[in-house]
Amino acid sequence: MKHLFRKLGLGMVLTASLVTFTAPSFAGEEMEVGKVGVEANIKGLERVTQKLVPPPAVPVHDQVAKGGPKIIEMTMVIEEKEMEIAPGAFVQAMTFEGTNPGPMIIAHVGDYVELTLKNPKTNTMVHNIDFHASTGALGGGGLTNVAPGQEVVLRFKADRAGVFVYHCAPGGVMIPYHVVSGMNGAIMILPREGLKDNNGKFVTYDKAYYIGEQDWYLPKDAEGKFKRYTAPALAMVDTMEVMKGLIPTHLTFNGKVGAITGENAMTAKVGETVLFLHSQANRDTRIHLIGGHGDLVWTGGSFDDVPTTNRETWAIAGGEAGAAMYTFRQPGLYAYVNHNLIEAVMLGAAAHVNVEGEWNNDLMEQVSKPGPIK
Ligand SMILES: [Cu+2]
Repeated sequence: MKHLFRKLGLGMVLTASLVTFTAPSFAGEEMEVGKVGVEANIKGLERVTQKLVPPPAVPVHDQVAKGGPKIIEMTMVIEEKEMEIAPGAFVQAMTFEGTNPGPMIIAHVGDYVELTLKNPKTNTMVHNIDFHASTGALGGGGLTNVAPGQEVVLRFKADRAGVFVYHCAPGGVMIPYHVVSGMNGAIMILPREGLKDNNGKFVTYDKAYYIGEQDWYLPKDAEGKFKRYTAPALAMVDTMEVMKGLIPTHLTFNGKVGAITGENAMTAKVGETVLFLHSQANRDTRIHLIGGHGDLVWTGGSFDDVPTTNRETWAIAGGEAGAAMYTFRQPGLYAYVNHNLIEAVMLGAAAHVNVEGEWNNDLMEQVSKPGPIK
């Protein structure tokens, strides 16, 4: 933890007050890799660069892999920044690439993901990355600790299909603190031959959206107003007190209450198939598309599992990502929500999908308008 205070010069007083929160540490120290028994099997593989984009967009990608396995290179810059997550509610957020969630990464099984992780000098904290999709060294967390001013390169093999969370895990209480300060995202690893439905038939989607659900724990002052801080380390003690109660003050889909509504709503046309990718790095949730369904749902996120069908609501456990595919059949406004409706409506866990097209009276019709009881 010593690096944390080097930049801020906060000294021993704050350090001592954090000791009460210290849990058994993991992922905090750089790990030694043991004797290499198997060399990386990457000779002659083509290198490609993936351009990461702010969610809910996902990177341009092939659903069915073209050619053999590749090394997919990308860079993520860690950005500590103040974010307004609801009107008047500010957090000292920690982010991958400046967004919450961090950008979706997409690969195919057999590809190698090669990430350059940069922690600019302007940051104040040590950060790293734990990929749930990867194998070994605490998900890479033990090999990627970077202090402000450092960068590191990690390569791992995408050896299993599914949607998986990644998050910062710099050790001890910094793990939950960084995760609930926004430092998480997801990677989708597609089967090389593409996705299959419940009957084993290949299916494709017309578009994909990535929704990252985030629980936030904002301290309040004596008057009940949300407090505002000037650095993540200065917000930490108060925030930890709220975190220990396990009740978030805000739940957002993509970093701000209402981020994916109105002009920024997701869009689709009648007849289009949309793949919704959803992650929650810390807390259980349950997703529901009001007015629609999950035609095919990979609840646990594994694309090797047979998807379930006709789902009304699907669970995403804390620390997990999932995928749901739906072909829109009616136009109009759909709400995509966490179906704890208190969390959706009162805390913010809701998004919108605007769907264009022609209404189908065969599926639904208002037979008579509301009027006086006869
Ligand atoms: Cu971090």
